[in-house]
Amino acid sequence: MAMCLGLWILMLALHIQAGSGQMVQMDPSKSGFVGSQVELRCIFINSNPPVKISQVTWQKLLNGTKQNVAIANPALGVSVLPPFKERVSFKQAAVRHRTPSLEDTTIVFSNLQLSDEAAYICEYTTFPAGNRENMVNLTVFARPMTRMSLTTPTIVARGPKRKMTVATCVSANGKPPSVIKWETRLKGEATFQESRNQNGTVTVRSNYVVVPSRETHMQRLTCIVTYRNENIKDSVVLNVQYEPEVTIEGFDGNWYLNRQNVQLTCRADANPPVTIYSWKLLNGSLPTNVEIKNNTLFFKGPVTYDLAGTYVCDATNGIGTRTGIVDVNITEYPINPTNGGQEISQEQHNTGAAIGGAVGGLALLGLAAILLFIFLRRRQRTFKGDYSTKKHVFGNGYSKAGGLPAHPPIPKNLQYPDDSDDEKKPAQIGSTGGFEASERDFEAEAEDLKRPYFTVDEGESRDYDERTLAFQYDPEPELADDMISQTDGSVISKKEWYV
Ligand SMILES: *[C@@H]1O[C@H](CO)[C@@H](O)[C@H](O)[C@H]1NC(C)=O
Ligand SMILES: *[C@@H]1O[C@H](CO)[C@@H](O)[C@H](O)[C@H]1NC(C)=O
Ligand SMILES: *[C@@H]1O[C@H](CO)[C@@H](O)[C@H](O)[C@H]1NC(C)=O
Ligand SMILES: *[C@@H]1O[C@H](CO)[C@@H](O)[C@H](O)[C@H]1NC(C)=O
Ligand SMILES: *[C@@H]1O[C@H](CO)[C@@H](O)[C@H](O)[C@H]1NC(C)=O
Ligand SMILES: CC(=O)N[C@H]1CO[C@H](CO)[C@@H](O)[C@@H]1O
Repeated sequence: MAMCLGLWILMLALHIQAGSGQMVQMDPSKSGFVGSQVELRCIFINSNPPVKISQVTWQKLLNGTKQNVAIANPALGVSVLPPFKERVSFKQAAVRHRTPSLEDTTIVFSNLQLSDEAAYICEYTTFPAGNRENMVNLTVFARPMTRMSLTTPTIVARGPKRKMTVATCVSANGKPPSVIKWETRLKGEATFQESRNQNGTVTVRSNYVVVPSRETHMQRLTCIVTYRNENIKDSVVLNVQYEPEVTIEGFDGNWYLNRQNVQLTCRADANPPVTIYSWKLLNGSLPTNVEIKNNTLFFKGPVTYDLAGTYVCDATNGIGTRTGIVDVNITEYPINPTNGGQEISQEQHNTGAAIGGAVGGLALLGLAAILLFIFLRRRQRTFKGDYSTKKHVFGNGYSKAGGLPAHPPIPKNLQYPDDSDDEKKPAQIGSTGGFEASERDFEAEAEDLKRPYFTVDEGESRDYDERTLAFQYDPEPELADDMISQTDGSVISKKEWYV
């Protein structure tokens, strides 16, 4: 059915073109790139009785106006008209004979120009049948120049964070226009802009905009330009220069008298690399027994109280100087005497805890249940807020260092009401004993933390206790009964606490 319809339409078309048996056969459309060569086909289909071809005329139809391109006449020969003379010729040598055969008047267009884009008419003048003609649309493509570039070879990330164009991708003078896309893990945005040239080509430009930072350094940025059905890819890698990001390593919170070979190392992530490290001790001069090697302070000999203080490391690169800070406190004895203050790795610690937990788990669980029961009973009677009994306070030293916030602000309004003092104390003391062992575990775990911190020594903890306990009261009503609030604002489950 569809085929029949198609055939019928074709017949109709042939009929229209052929008139009474003759027709001009052409391709409906043709295309070529600037500079290339293209054939525009034109074949005269004669029929019985044959008609006589008087003349063949090729015309360019642009914008409603016709312009003669080439003429072939059986008596007078062939003529290609001026603007086309150099670039247009009839394909068949027979057309150019003295007694030409004009059935095939295909022309060859060489060195195509954008201005050649138009419709071309091939018109046969015959006798006695009159004129027969057909038309081809010629499209001219222009391959774009595509290039990607970094805005500058190195980007300097300094001062306030500002968005900036880090790379540009341009596909210039293309026809049809290209489409630009970006491929990257960078968080940024692309801007697109198209400008049309007078000759019909289009320049497409896209800028990639990011806030340059340490994190964007060495990130790859790929521009994908799609022109017709080809993809052109090009990549750049950002080179971002940034100020040093400084941390001081080496203080583990357990510098006790007579400990040997302690050191502080100033670590900086910087591009370009740090050229100068300088150390100082706030409100004082560095101890006499330190040796400075590159970015490390080696403390010669045993630890003494003289080492305590706030150490500051300034790291400088070509972009700027940034400061790292650590508060060093000296204790009389190691924090955890069982392992002599030696650092144990988190893994070892965890394994130990796991085994201990497995063995003692059941027994402890039972004990815990009893304790919890007693505790809750007691609490129901006396609880006015806090039931955490942590003795050790972390991070307090920072406030003195000035500027390094390490501790959430202490809520002033969370003090116990005065009249509750008497009730509070027995409750705390009563529960302290039960928590002692697990507190130690917690302490050891905290030792592994990278960040420097302060530990209040057991001996002098009394005053702290009174104060911190008051601060530790966490009024959040949704806090579940089996959760215990921490000084850092987090909570831990009581189960963890006990087991
Ligand atoms: C050729 O182009 C003209 C206008 O430029 C358009 O009207 C016509 O449909 C086109 N013919 C074909 C076969 O594409
Ligand atoms: C026809 O061409 C003239 C210039 O040659 C131009 O100004 C005009 O806009 C064109 N018209 C159309 C319909 O394209
Ligand atoms: C089109 O115009 C642009 C801008 O004038 C020019 O750079 C480009 O070479 C031109 N393209 C062609 C194929 O003539
Ligand atoms: C410390 O600096 C010296 C030169 O001043 C250099 O030879 C040495 O490799 C550096 N050591 C480290 C660990 O950077
Ligand atoms: C920590 O050191 C600072 C001074 O560096 C001192 O004021 C503070 O009391 C010390 N804390 C402890 C627990 O030693
Ligand atoms: C305790 C002490 O001396 N603190 C001083 C440390 O130095 C700063 C300024 O350098 C002073 O403001 C502090 O009073």
